[in-house]
Amino acid sequence: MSDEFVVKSDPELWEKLGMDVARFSGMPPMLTNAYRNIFLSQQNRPERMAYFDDMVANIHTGRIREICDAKDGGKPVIGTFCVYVPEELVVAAGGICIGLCGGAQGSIADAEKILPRNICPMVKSAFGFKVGKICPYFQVVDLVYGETTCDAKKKTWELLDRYVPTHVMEIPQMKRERDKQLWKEEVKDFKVAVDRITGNETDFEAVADGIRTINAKRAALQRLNSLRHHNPSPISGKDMLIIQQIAFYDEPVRFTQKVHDLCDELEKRVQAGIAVAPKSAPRILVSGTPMALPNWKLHSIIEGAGALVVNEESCIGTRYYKDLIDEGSSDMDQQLERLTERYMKIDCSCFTPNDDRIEQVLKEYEASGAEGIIDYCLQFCHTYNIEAVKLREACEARGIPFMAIETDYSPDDVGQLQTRVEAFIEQIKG
Ligand code: BJ8
Repeated sequence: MSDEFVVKSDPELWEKLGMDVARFSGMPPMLTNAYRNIFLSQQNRPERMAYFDDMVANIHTGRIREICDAKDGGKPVIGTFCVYVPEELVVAAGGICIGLCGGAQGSIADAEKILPRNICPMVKSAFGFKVGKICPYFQVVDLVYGETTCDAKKKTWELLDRYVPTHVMEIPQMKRERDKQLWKEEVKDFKVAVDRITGNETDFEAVADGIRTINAKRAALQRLNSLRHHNPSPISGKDMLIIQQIAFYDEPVRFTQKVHDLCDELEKRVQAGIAVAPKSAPRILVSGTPMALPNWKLHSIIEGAGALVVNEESCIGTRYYKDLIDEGSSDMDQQLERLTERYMKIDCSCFTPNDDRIEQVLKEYEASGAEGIIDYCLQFCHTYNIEAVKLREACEARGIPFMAIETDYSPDDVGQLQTRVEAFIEQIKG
């Protein structure tokens, strides 16, 4: 199977999208090799991972064509960088919401021609994809919606607006009643911006439909995550990570069905005792900053050292799907109120105080049967980095093995991280 897998190319399509085709043509072969080595070399993968492998094979072609077709049909296509942007309202307008966070080292140099070097790699990578014209998703969106979660993001949006229409929503940094009201107003403005593209105002039924669709997607991911918590686990952490990354660019109804199909297979594997690693494999919960595609660095190191990642407390992880929206609203205002309430439960470290997140990590630690926590912080992300202090204290108080790492996308520190992770795993094994 691994030799058959190829990330597909379509230079004609990329040309139409105004990409730097000569440069981008090197990307699919690189991704093909990386995916074969990191994912397809795993033993005993669930058969229904085939759909998700196929999504990766079509990441720069088939899925882009689907999005272009929708756009030609007048559907809005919105790029986002944060799980605070309510995709339910995009789906309600018949549109497509695409996560544009950057997880690749290859676009950082493009960004550093303009941005300072000492800011978060996720922001630099995303910005570099646009200025280098090396991301088909960035080329296809009508507009992007940024937010004010951190300084690196909110100041970069001012520059990004020179290359693609960039709206910014203000995310409050506290969770008092007045902050919730501010956030609700931002949600309403977002709805207006999306509706402006279609020229139609989405009504109550359409919003209800958008909420049901995304609730179903989040519920499917919850089911998948609780199945992987079995010990021995029926699916690897690396495969879980790629599915959670695909959640940000796949068509939501199809994705939901495919996640359920995989869950059905995992249930059978659990019953039959088919696992990806022995019961004795140390179980690690990863918490912290998101890992955008194709950032597989930490999972590769952990699982390469014989442990298993059993949970991601992250926005590309449980923070994206742990909460659903109450579907019982009777009018639009109540819908938006309940949507706002759901989004205010997201426990990003940009909030102060944010102790709910510490509780959430501990809850997920219990639920996943983890035996240690590795807190993952992207370089220069001050809020997660500082919040790791409280998380460490909470873990020490409970005797939970804890390690914090700070890294970027470069391969330079892989050896050093391997050594630290291996020592941590030895500590867990006792
Ligand atoms: S809700 S985690 S997706 S902001 S890692 S760019 S915060 S410097 S990604 Fe995030 Fe929304 Fe929060 Fe989630 Fe800035 Fe930190 Fe970089 Fe970050």
